[in-house]
Amino acid sequence: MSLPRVTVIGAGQVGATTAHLLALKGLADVVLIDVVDGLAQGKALDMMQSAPVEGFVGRLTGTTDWAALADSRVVVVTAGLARKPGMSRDDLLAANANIVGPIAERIAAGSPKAIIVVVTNPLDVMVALALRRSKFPKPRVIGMAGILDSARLRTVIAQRLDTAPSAVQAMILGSHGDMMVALRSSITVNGKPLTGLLPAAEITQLIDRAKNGGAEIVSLLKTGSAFYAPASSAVQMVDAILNDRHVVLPVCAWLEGEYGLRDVCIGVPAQLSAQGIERVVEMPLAAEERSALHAAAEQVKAGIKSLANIQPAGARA
Ligand code: A3D
Repeated sequence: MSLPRVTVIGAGQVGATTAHLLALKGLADVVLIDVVDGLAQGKALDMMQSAPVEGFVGRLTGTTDWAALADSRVVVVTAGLARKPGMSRDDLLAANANIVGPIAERIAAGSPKAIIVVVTNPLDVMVALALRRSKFPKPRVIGMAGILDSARLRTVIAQRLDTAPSAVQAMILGSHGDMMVALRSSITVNGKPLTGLLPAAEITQLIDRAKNGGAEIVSLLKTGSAFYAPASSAVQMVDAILNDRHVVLPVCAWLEGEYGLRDVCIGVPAQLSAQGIERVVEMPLAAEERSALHAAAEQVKAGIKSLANIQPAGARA
């Protein structure tokens, strides 16, 4: 049986976990690329040796050779630095722009029909950069953040109410950072509005915990940042694309007037299918949610603008 090819760039925590999940779920043949010699090769070999035990049929290969990008249906970009305690996602901007920009050009050259799923932080700005440097059509460059942020919120609510996380529906939009926007009035648990189940102050606390979910994990791990839930979230996007699911998920998309925003990438609900983003879904927002989304968009725009001032790696300041 031939499976579609998915390339994962960056064989670190998120990349390797994504690669393994893609194989375990039988979704793809996976190519793992990293600049560190032996890292992707060693991890791919290790994962491949779980195939007889797990019963998956896909192949996993690791390499430092960019030619391996060819014929990828989807390329997941996880290459770059992760946060350390005390760092914000924006602290990563210059370093990761010098990694993601050239990678986007390599993807365009090596796999011109691929769909790019960006994971590297600061997420929204890196999506804009990948879009610009790949010159791909906008539906084919998508960022992963909203599924993760929403999953964090769904998890803390489920823990508080002692119910199954999948019974909680909640969406976080906006930028992946301090300005993410939780749609609190539309959170439901087993179909019932959360606003009827918990006092407003407690809902606020749960939302704050979810928003700071990444930092909470960074401070516990001390080296590196979260990777299991981020990888699951990226894989859900890849699955929606490979299996043409037409499913609505919160993802980072380039906007052209939706929600009254344009010239910016930000987290919004979007329908994903084999072509990438089929359409951005405009949900009714409360006035404060809409203004929070606009404020987040301003911050992302400032980040996109600052890309112009970044010196290429190795250049003199
Ligand atoms: P880490 O485990 O350090 O892995 C990064 C890998 O990228 C390393 O193996 C590097 O060798 C590799 N790399 C660096 N430069 C290149 C290059 N030019 N080409 C190929 N590989 C390269 O980090 P991680 O996996 O924990 O995190 C990866 C990125 O994802 C970071 O920027 C994180 O901040 C980000 N991240 C985002 C989310 C979101 O929700 C958006 C969640 C978790 C992590």
